[in-house]
Amino acid sequence: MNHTESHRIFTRAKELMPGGVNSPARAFGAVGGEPIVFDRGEGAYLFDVDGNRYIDYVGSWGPMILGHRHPDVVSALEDALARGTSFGAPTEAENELTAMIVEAVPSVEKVRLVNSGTEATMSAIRLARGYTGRDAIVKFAGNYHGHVDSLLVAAGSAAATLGVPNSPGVTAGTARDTIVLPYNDPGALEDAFDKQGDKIAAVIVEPVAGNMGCVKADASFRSALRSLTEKHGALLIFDEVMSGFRVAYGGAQAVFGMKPDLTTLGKVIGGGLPVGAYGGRADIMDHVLPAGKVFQAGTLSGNPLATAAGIATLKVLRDTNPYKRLEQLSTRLAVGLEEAAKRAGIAVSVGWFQAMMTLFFTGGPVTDWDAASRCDTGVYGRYFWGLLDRGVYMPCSQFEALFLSTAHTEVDIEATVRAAEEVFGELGKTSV
Ligand code: KE4
Repeated sequence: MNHTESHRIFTRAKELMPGGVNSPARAFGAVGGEPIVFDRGEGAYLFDVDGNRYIDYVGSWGPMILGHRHPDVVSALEDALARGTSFGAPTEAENELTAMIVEAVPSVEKVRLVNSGTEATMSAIRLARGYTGRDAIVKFAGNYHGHVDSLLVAAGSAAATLGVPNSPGVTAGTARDTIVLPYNDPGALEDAFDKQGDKIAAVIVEPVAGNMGCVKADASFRSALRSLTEKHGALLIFDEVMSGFRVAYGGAQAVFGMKPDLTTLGKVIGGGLPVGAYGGRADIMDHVLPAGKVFQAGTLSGNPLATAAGIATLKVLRDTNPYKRLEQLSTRLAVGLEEAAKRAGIAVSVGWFQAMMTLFFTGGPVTDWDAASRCDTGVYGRYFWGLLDRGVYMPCSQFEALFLSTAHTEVDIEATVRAAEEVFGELGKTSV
């Protein structure tokens, strides 16, 4: 594939931005080579600046559940644009988007809109500390919650790829209040609460993790999360920035029949524009300024363009309920990739949950970060590039999830599995 223009633009980008990117997750650090520079998206496809077309399984890391340029989202944005872009004052669209979130997400009674998932988790952590008067936060190895200082401790996602669990600039004092435990390990969580339960303000968890690859919290872990936080007066925060409105209209908590105390959201609720949110029990949320004393603010929070795109996206999801079809497509892809790899003698296991999935290059099941970190990331890199050269754009790291959209078709899935078959054939021939 010709990447001449991509290379020219990216060479200039590196003179202007650190590593030539505005987020390390898109830097191709884990797979080598240079990122592709894209020009436009349409439905399930991306087109790069050299005119190459790709079936897109990144979907902007989750937001594009309706595919690129869904007509309802485009026209909602055009309508909003005709009235202005930002007022820094209340608009009715904020009522509409937050009402849809309250109606959809079982545990959410009140919501605060922000501009990113990071802002959502940072604010939820601050609120939990303000509400409980406690300092300690529990998170899990392999979970990533955005670049919040107190959560950049053994994070997953890009931090894990970069092999920098504790980022420079995160102070010892900050990290001291963060307890990092293994995911899917109820015993470790119980032990932490036994030892310092009265200090723990909150436990934050990805109920369906996407940032070590796709790994689901199993039933015993989910039960311990809820019972131990209740027993010790700590808040349970579900970070559903990735799983919210993606695995079900009500998120993972709706599928699991759980009610966390706070939920963080992002990605899908902005429909491709910058929106994050945190919400939960009204008696907790009413501690947020100006209703309460926990400070949090934002110039562009609830921005008219972003809320318009989010409302349009959630309306399509609510009114068409595409989740069964997304799960069927995702199952076809998972089974197709796994069978093709095994036919070529390549050890893989698939982690998937509704419309998010990861093909792990390892033999055994992946249930936590330790298992995920044993994957063969070198083979993943060759798989990634083999597919890219065949017009299939997968996440540029073993420790990410791929995302399907309502724009993907069975034809796209079959084409992807055929391309993977060729790649696995090549990989199977060389020493893997
Ligand atoms: P943002 O600040 O990137 O909007 O959201 C942070 C965040 C919080 N919680 C979860 C569960 C997340 O997955 C994320 C962000 N996800 C990564 C992809 N794994 C975003 C990609 C990037 O950082 O460029």
